[in-house]
Amino acid sequence: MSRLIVVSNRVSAPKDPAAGSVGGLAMALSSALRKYDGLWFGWSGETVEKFVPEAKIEDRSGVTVALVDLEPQDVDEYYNGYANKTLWPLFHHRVDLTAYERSYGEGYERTNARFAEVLAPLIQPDDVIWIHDYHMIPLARDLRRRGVTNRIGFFLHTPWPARQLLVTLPHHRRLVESMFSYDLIGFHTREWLDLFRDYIASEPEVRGRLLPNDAVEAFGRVVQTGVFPIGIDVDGFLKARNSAFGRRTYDRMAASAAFRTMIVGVDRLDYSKGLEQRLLGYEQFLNDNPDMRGDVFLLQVTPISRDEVNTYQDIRSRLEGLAGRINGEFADMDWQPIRYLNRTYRRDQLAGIYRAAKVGLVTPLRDGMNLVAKEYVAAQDAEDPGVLVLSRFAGAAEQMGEALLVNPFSREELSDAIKRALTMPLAERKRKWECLMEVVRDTDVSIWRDDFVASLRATNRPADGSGNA
Ligand code: GDG
Repeated sequence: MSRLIVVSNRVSAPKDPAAGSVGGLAMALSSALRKYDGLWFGWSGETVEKFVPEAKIEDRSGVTVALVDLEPQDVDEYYNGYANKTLWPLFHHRVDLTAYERSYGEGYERTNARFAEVLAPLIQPDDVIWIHDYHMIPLARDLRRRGVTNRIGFFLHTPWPARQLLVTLPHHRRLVESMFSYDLIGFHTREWLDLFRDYIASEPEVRGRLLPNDAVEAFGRVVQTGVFPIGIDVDGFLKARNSAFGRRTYDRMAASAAFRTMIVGVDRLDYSKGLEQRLLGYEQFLNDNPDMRGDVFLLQVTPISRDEVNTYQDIRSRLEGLAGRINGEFADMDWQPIRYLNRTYRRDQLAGIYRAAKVGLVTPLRDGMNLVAKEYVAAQDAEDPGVLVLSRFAGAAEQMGEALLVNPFSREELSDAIKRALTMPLAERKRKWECLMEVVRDTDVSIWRDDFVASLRATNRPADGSGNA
């Protein structure tokens, strides 16, 4: 079997898989590489004064990783700049937060060319290459320019934006044209894929063609596209949940709740996760249901993320203000409505926390998939499961229709959904949970990984093997 080379911006194979890492992509990829022989390539997270076009090869809990150091200017322009201040907000429908700086675009192109320079010599003739996420969209084009003819696939972990928003990006056509150097492009949902196809077919500067079986043709090339919904490592997660640590955390949470009902939210601190709207919806619930105050509390676990970017510092202080205001207004001497935490927990502890919560609030304003929704379901007890409240704008809503689907922008809808979840009869909770657990199992991360890799291997390479230079 040929090797698999996985490429992502950060290589974050956790040293201890039970501890896990924050971020869906990291968890998914480390489990992918445990199965296939291969290599995980990406930025080391370190900077050097002068870029050296050579990778450092290391072994991390059985996964071989190849790491590249970047210059501080690359990190500013490519990572903090184009990836996190331009593409991330744009792909999450936040043109109001999108930075349209020319230097960011230039840094993005330069850094991807650097990745290609280091990666190309590591590639062997039979390797299959799988590139991840919005940081590295043009990388296949840059590898083709260096003569790489191997099969290369791309998976986008975020939503694909509506055409009307994408065209606000200078050089949007160049970005999309670079995607035609891939053999396979994958999205989490039909909705994101359809938005991509709409751009190809309708954008006057492209005028591509939609072909049968989700192939698309533009810029003189045909590319296969597909829907590959990501999931969690169900068995691994259940093991963490049932471990001594997982059980101890569950007991600790159950004792600390002391006859109160716990609602849980777990999200990286990111404006896409709808955290402000969630707190406002919870406040609305407290206002709408004075008789239920004192009986419930919200545990919101929110690890800090991308703290170098101003927008993230802003939302962090707004959330602190909001949680403080709601607690100040509603708390009693022996009850606090919100426990707002900025720390991270081990994966097994997280499983114990989810299990102790009767309601899981997963209410992003826009999200590629959202793995927390699947983890919450997996952690529940079959005999007395909690209820998942899920944003209809998370990719997960396409499969998890049995959750209580909400519009996270409406605080009244959030309030109603919280009440409905808290008062749902056991039989209905069980029925919903069984359907949702089936979805969680059917979309196990191993299925996502194996489907994508098999589909990539099955693509036809052009006869001249040239790709799209
Ligand atoms: C991107 C896309 C897509 C959170 N806090 C802790 C912790 N986490 C873990 C969760 C979960 C992961 O981080 C978050 O995954 P999500 O999928 O919810 O969100 P993103 O990080 O935005 O992921 C997303 C995903 O990629 C995969 O394609 O689903 O749409 O945005 O696994 O449990 N983990 C630990 N401690 C914490 O405190 N150990």
